[in-house]
Amino acid sequence: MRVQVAIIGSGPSGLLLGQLLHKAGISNIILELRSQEYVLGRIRAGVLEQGTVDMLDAAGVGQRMHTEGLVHDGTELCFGGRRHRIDFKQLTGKTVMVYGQTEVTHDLMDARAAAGLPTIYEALDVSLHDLDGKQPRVRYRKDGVEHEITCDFVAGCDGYHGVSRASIPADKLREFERVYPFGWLGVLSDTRPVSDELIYSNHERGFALCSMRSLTRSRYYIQCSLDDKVADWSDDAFWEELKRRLDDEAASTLVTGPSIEKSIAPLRSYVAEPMRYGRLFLAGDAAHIVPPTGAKGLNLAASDVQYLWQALAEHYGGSDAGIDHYSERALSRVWKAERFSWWMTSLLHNFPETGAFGRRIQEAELDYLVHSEAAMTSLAENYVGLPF
Ligand code: RFL
Ligand code: PHB
Repeated sequence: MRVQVAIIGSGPSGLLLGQLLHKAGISNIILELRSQEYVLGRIRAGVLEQGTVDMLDAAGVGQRMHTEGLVHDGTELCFGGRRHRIDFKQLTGKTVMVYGQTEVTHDLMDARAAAGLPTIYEALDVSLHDLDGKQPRVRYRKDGVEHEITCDFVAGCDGYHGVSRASIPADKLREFERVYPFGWLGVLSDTRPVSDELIYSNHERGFALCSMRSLTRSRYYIQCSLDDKVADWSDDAFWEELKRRLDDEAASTLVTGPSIEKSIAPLRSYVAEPMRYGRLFLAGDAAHIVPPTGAKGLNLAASDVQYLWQALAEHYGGSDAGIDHYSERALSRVWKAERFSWWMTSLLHNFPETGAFGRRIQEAELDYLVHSEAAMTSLAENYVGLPF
């Protein structure tokens, strides 16, 4: 089989890239290790920047998002027992869209199926060959049968644990990493969200976040120990701990209920440079990870895809400028989102090793932030998304 672009991974980056390439008349196939049900069962990000919303519209999959998604004009920061609002719209003129990654993935998969584009689920042992030559090949096994695809380019959209980045010779890649000494315990429940907007809470017992998926479905997180297991946390224990980390009003109005999903995610910052090796281009979590505190993971995947599909379209139009500058352009935005995500994480979590001094610095920074329009504007500008 021959296609122009072989895409590895059917997460948001692979699916969005496939759709935009198709719209540009560029043939592509997606190879996905897992089943479609497995991919749709993962509960991940919830906040879309305007730029991501615009891309989903351009890909022709924005309809349900505009009906069911919730537009948020701001967010709340909670510390010292009080909540303070950051008004994105007033400070930047922009808003964000609360619409789950699961729904985004669903909409993209539906559009891909409607357009009759090929996706091979449960493609095992994907391997990449001749990436530094003119015609790369991708091999995989499906239902016990070996297959080979020849292509012009490979898009590595297969996440942090994928095969794409691992196919780049170690001496061609530089890695940057910070692992945080805690994780997030997340709970999804069919309960009314505690507030109209997200609440990011700094508390001496640890960080907490109140988010949502709809007006009847909530997503809550608390900072937890890396030694904690999901089984250690009963629903009751989770709700009690969440309430302790919120202001009195939120704690007393919080509606609790049975969890429909509960998981622990470790927090890390990671970047691999460059995001290209020969005819392989990395996009999304395959190239970088951010801690979720800035809600940037999915949005960065989208901006990589924006640079990449344009670069590939330019290539077929006769210019290689886009593919030659892809890594540099993408990394420039990636590092700014890394910085913001690291800063939000540092500001809002409990770092026991920084002691009482670190705690006072956080308190001073939070107090400064909510009393300085310049500081609030900086947070808002990054949260709604830097231009791309
Ligand atoms: P994905 O979504 O990880 O998709 C990669 C796809 O590649 C497949 N794959 C392979 N396919 C073929 N062959 C192989 N060898 C393969 N190896 C892997 C995988 O099965 C998968 O389907 O990456 P993508 O598309 O770049 O999208 C990035 C986003 O998913 C990610 O940035 C965010 O979800 C990050 N993230 C969160 N971001 C937020 O903004 N807010 C959150 O609350 C949030 N929670 C999370 C998260 C990421 C998590 N991970 C990666 C474990 C929670 C978790 C648990
Ligand atoms: C979520 O709704 O899952 C979510 C929202 C904001 C974040 C992280 C996760 O910063």
